[in-house]
Amino acid sequence: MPDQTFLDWPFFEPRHRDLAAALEAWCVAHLPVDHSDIDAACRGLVAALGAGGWLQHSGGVLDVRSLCLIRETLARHDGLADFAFAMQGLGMGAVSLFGSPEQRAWLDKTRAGSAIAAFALTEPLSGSDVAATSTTAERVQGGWRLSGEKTWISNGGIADIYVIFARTGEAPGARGLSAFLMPADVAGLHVVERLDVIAPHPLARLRLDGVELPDSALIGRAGEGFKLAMAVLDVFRSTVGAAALGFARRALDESLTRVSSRRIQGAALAELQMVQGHLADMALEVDAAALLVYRAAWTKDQGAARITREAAMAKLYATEAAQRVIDTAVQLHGGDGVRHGSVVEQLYRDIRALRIYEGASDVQRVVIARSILPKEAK
Ligand code: COS
Repeated sequence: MPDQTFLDWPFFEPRHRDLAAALEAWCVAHLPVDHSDIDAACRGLVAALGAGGWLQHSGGVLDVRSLCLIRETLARHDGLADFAFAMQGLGMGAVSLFGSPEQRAWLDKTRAGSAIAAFALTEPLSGSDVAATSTTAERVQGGWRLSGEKTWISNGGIADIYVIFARTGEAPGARGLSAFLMPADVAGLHVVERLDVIAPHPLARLRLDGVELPDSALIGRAGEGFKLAMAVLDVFRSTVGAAALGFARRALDESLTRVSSRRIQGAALAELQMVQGHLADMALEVDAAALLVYRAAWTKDQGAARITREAAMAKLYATEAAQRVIDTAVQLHGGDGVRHGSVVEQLYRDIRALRIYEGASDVQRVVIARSILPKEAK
């Protein structure tokens, strides 16, 4: 059991402490799951998280501290469980924040675990540069026709509902994008490639060949898709930091067990000062990451309109620190650290993508720098 003293920090209310304790017990009983069939595992996890009531927190009113506590706890037990939870939230984030009553009906399904959600923003030529989105949505009688390609779409291939971003052309660049709610069974949507990565989860490249959507599919206002995407990412970037924190806590825990039991020249590894130095650095990075993650989450929950800087700092620091903590954990485990199937080997693969998706580390640096520079220097 990792250090839980952070729950006494003033960022939290009693309901958060209750949530963390109840979810911990659920995780001990249900995780990890078998990952051999990734699609089946994810479908099963979404259903189980729905049945457990945890997905109620993934949409509707977003309490960012709860989202972060859930992600960090799930990530500590099973990275795929964190993924399944996170994508229900990110996928429906635009609907939670800006959806019409009709669109919000989908939240009943994603929060129950009876529908799987996906967030389709990235394209082959626009990952970090969202303003370069080239998928088009043209006006047709009674609605919109969408054409283009999306890639690196998590849950692509198993999702029931997508939020998709396309160029509607009100202005060039960032001011000409819009968001749409797109059921997976529309005509013209093709899953053209499934993508295999070092920590496997459902991931796909999609093609839209003249997909027709009604007027009611537009989320928010036409031309405001970029700001809408950024507002969703403000919330969910903090939670990526939380997932990284969960991985780092697990790596520290595994390391403490390892250095207490492994002996070298007649003494436990833990007695060596150089090992203690590593442990101290790991613990320091874990606490610093937690402070940044829950500072961002608390700030948003207090009603801040934007937490762009706080969220970028939380994601950047927590993911980079977790990578270092996990790398040290692998080192302390020696050969066992690189053995397929060991906990720290799995963490080593799990953490890597978090420094890339939902805004790569260097994008977060750009966001932070712009937030502190005077206007004329940006
Ligand atoms: N919330 C609300 N509005 C925001 C915002 C936010 N977090 N961030 C920017 N905006 C607004 C800006 O205020 C600006 O509005 P005005 O035109 O009214 O002034 C508009 O959006 C354009 O912003 P900006 O000029 O900063 O846009 P850029 O094209 O320079 O993009 C970055 C900036 C790189 C920060 C942005 O494209 C980004 O975050 N990229 C990473 C995307 C990402 O995370 N991809 C992964 C996909 S999910 S796996």
